[in-house]
Amino acid sequence: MVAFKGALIGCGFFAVNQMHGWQDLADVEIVAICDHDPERLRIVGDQFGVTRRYQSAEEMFAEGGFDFVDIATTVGSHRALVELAASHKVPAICQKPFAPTLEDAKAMVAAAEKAGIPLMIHENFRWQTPILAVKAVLESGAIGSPFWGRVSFRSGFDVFSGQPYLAKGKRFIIEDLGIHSLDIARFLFGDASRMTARTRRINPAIAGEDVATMLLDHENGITSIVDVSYATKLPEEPFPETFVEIDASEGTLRLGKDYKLTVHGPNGTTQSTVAPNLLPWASRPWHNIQESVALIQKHWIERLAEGREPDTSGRDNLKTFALVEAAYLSAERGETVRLGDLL
Ligand code: NAD
Ligand code: 89Y
Repeated sequence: MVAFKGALIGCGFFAVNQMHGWQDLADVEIVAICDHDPERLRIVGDQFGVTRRYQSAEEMFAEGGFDFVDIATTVGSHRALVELAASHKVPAICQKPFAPTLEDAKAMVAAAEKAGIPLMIHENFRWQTPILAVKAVLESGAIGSPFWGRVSFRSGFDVFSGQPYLAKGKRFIIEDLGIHSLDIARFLFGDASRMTARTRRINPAIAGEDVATMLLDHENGITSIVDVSYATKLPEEPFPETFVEIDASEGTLRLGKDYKLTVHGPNGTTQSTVAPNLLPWASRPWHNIQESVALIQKHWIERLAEGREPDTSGRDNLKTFALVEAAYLSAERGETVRLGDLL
């Protein structure tokens, strides 16, 4: 039985995953889609059998008939579309990165709160099966209290062929990919109070930075390193795997290549594989990300049904987005940035 009708705006490269994720949920139907580009509308509409198609989001909202909207456009349109959803009092999901600036992101949270609608940022990496497995180990107490951590994503994968806009922006890896790694650091180690960052551009064919090394002081005393690179040529390409290292009072955890998890504690050492499921519509190596899309969308529907705030709500994600802003500021100034000065 369809309990929730949704609409999706932005039928591009990544939205196809989101459409598959919605199709897999028995109680959800995407009844309308929107894209400025008629060809993308046709491709996605035909593939998923959606007949209500719009080139204008304003027209789609004016006709209504849906319980939530899934915004899958690139960052430049996020604020206007979230504010449009708020003006129609339609609950909204917005893709990462939240907004072009922290000021925009704060305005979007304020608009959603004023309208009384839930707003969730599609921050899906913390929903990846291997990351959930790491979180479960921490929560089990098997390694005691963490005092140090590392969240690492280093790759030479060509992301520019599927997402050409990534080569053009003044900001690249922190805003696009590091944002996920920073959110994972918050998810595992708690909120951060200070950020120190250094960036480099290695690939001469792109405009933004493709290497970043970030040092986070967490409020609970944990120190973590978040390092990301799209300029790293390894013998075996790990895209899109995130590696995690945690040192804790009673032991250690290592999440490494091919989703191998090693946990060492007072009771000995265990090794397991925490690989993501390959959903029927997914394809390697993207399946890790694709499964997390399905999981975050399921979470959204559950929370919508319960009337509870989703884990990566707009308000929560301001703290992840502030880390992005802080990293750029820190790298530019060569100084440590206090998060409290931004939030
Ligand atoms: P894309 O350029 O392929 O697709 C965006 C689509 O939105 C385009 O078809 C464009 O015509 C349409 N569009 C833009 N503004 C519009 C508007 N105001 N109204 C209607 N249509 C509009 O981009 P993409 O690669 O699919 O990325 C979309 C978003 O998804 C980005 O923010 C990106 O960072 C994010 N993304 C997230 C993940 C993840 O794992 N969470 C992975 C990849 C991309
Ligand atoms: O856009 C990025 C994301 O969110 O996940 C991986 C990606 O597609 C390329 O860096």
